Amino acid sequence: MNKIFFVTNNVFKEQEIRIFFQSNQYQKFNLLSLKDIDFRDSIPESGNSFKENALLKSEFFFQKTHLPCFSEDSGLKVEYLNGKPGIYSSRYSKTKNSMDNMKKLLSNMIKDTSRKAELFSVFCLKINEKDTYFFKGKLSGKISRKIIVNQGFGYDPIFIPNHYKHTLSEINIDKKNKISHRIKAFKKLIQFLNNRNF
Ligand code: ITT
Repeated sequence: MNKIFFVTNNVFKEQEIRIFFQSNQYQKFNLLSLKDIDFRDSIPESGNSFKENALLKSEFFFQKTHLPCFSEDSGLKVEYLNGKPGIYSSRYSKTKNSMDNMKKLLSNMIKDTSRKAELFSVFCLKINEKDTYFFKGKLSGKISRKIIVNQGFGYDPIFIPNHYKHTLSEINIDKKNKISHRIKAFKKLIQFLNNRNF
């Protein structure tokens, strides 16, 4: 079975992908994580776009290990804030704590004219030295007025997907995985690997 690594230090992202992977029984691949090879290097995220950051993460891992891998960069774009926090989503507030990030975002939207927002995800797949591919997904919705912490991570407690009444934090991972930006992008990656006979 082919081994493939998910280059992430975000346990929530990893959990979402693992649950999706297991429930869809992709038996052709063995999905591994950084812990499996005790990979502890700090991975750079100095790009100017989701795509550049996703590429930096996969390149960094591949150059060190020469193992096939994929990485993901994601974030929230808020219309009223001209697309912010975008690539800075995980470090929007000084503390970088997700509660502080959400509080800062809500306080910047007090005089809002729109609460439209999108969650974006870009995966970078690096199979070998020369073959690198990208897959994108997005989820449209709006920013709630209250923070409702229940499940999930990041901005889940304030993101209400279109056609939903509740925030992402109020639905379980299986339900989130049916609509999320991350799974939309990841499905394209899996389909690509299946078609390539990886
Ligand atoms: P890795 O780089 O190690 O994968 P990270 O947490 O640093 O982990 P990103 O740089 O891609 O990942 O930042 C993603 C941030 O975007 C995340 O911390 C949240 O603030 C936000 N975000 C992305 N997907 C989200 C989701 O499904 N729900 C809520 N917030 C999300």
